[in-house]
Amino acid sequence: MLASRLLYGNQAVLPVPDLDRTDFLLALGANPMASNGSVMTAPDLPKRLKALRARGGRLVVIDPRRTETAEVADEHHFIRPGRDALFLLGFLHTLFAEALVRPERCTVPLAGVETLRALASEFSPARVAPLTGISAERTVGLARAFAAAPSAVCYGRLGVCTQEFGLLSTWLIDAVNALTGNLDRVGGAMFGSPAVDLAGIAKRVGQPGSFDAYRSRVRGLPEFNGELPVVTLADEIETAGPGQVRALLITAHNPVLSVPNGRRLERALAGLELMVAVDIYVNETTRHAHYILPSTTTLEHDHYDLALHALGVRNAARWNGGLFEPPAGLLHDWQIFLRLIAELVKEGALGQVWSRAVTALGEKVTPRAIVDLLLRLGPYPLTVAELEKSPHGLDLGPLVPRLRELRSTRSGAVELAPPLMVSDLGRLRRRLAEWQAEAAAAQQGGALSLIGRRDLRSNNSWMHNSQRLVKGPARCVLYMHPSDAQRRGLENGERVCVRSRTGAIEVPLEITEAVMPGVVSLPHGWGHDRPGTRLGVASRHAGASLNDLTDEQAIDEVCGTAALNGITVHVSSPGE
Ligand SMILES: Nc1nc2c(c(=O)[nH]1)N[C@H]1C(S)=C(S)[C@@H](COP(=O)(O)OP(=O)(O)OC[C@H]3O[C@@H](n4cnc5c(=O)[nH]c(N)nc54)[C@H](O)[C@@H]3O)O[C@H]1N2
Ligand SMILES: Nc1nc2c(c(=O)[nH]1)N[C@H]1C(S)=C(S)[C@@H](COP(=O)(O)OP(=O)(O)OC[C@H]3O[C@@H](n4cnc5c(=O)[nH]c(N)nc54)[C@H](O)[C@@H]3O)O[C@H]1N2
Ligand SMILES: [Mo]
Repeated sequence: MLASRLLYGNQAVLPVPDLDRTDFLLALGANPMASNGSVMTAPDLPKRLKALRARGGRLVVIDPRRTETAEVADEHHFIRPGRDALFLLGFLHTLFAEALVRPERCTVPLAGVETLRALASEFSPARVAPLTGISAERTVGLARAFAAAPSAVCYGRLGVCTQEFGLLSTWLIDAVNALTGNLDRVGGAMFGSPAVDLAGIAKRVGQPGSFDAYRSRVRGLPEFNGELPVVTLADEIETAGPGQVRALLITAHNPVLSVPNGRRLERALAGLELMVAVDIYVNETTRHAHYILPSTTTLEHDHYDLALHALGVRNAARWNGGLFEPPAGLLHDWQIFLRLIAELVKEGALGQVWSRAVTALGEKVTPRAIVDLLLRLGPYPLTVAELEKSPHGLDLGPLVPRLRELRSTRSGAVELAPPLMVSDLGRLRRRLAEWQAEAAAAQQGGALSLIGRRDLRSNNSWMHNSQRLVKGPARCVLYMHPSDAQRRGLENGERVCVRSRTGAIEVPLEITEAVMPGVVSLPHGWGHDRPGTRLGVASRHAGASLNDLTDEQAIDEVCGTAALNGITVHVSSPGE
């Protein structure tokens, strides 16, 4: 979202791969076979990836693990965690050096092309190859094939955006698409025209999103869109002084398992004066709440997906009616919040605008009424009643070019060299020198680089209390390459101890060539053995929490996003 704000002038203008029509998908740090596609909404991603290859298209995966997606790809290449920006700079270097850039093919002028050319000239494929693990010939070959394809799209998700150089990598991915003429073009990176047109509305009301309008109190991390990086939540709770967080209202979020250094956050939560959770479980986080306000669950209420339809590979809309009547007296999330607001109004704790709105409208502002209004404001003549006639959803057609309409930069161009990114390259240069020194010193005292993974039958931290979803072999296991296991004298299936700066956990080991030497992989969202929860099934399949090892100090410094991937760890037999 921040990259989009800088490049296109609005955080809501998010590029989506035109998956069904592309001739070449280059995927970095994404595993749609397990995640079903992130910022690439579509039913049945596996079928669509198969179709891409069946029509002669090419799928290339860049990932430190040979993932389920890599298994169905034409090619997979291992990359050292956190070094995608270097690979992408080498890729751009080739595009410029071999005159493969076609800015004229873009629907919108590109600004900063010459700056980018100068920046990329420093990072030849030969220079970055020893650090990324992808050979220079491979990088050059990929860049040529990408540029030669009738259409192509470069796509990156959690592996590239939640790491030390996440913003740089996201920017460079967009730059690759723009410079090869694949931005806003059929088969490339396109922008949705959803029935509820969030980006269009954001543009019309002049809401580009904000960045660094203020900074967090303790660590001085930048605000984004009115939010502060979650890596500093524990600091804000623990550090006394004006502005200290003493009360927390939390909903549909389990940060004890999903935020870096969950153990520290857990201790901080226990010290709050007031904590209220709106949630459906007594879990690792909500157990610290003084009050839990239970809501209805997904199948008990209407639903329209504002966000995911806006990121679809086709334009589509669907209104989901609730399937089951909720138990009498149970409130929906929105009703709980409206009542909390009404109480705050009574206490005089909210401003005039809110007070008047709540008094006048109350529960008349239902989600249904809001979605109906948003649909009427959108590009199709639709209403909720209309959508209800098509319970399986309405297909509104393929994506169409629309960047000319959506761009909101002052220049009207795509800003390919935003000063924030250009100056952040200085940090990459310094890191590059450290990586070179490390490579020379070889294998740093046996340290390994820890990355995360997702699993088809799991959804972050909260699908583990369903027997059907957790049965079978344990899935919270550490993947390690045979060479690393041998060096440590570790056996397949044994329990190992994984240690980082922030903590230590024990998990079973799975030795596999599907992970790069020097890298280990563990899923997040597990660790249901904490006291005080009431999760019967989950606690019998507890696993351990990856976020007891991730580090709240490890961030993408330019924006404060957590670096969840590429954590330095040591692995040994428990007693050692
Ligand atoms: N079944 C299921 N589906 C889900 C979810 C779930 O938990 N379960 N979660 C949903 C959510 S909230 C999201 S945000 C999406 C995420 O969707 P994806 O991003 O597609 O899913 P991940 O499995 O996190 O994929 C990240 C990949 O990055 C790789 N990786 C790690 N570090 C690096 C690196 O430094 N460089 C590169 N190139 N790769 C790296 C990992 O090995 C992994 O394969 O999935 C959504 N869908
Ligand atoms: N190491 C590592 N950490 C990660 C990630 C990673 O890749 N690696 N991924 C990150 C990402 S992309 C994400 S999105 C986060 C996700 O992490 P969180 O934002 O913490 O989300 P979940 O773990 O899905 O927890 C969802 C919560 O919502 C509750 N819930 C379910 N349905 C309802 C409902 O209808 N109403 C209410 N009120 N509550 C409900 C559940 O009980 C649960 O407490 O994790 C992040 N953490
Ligand atoms: Mo996510």
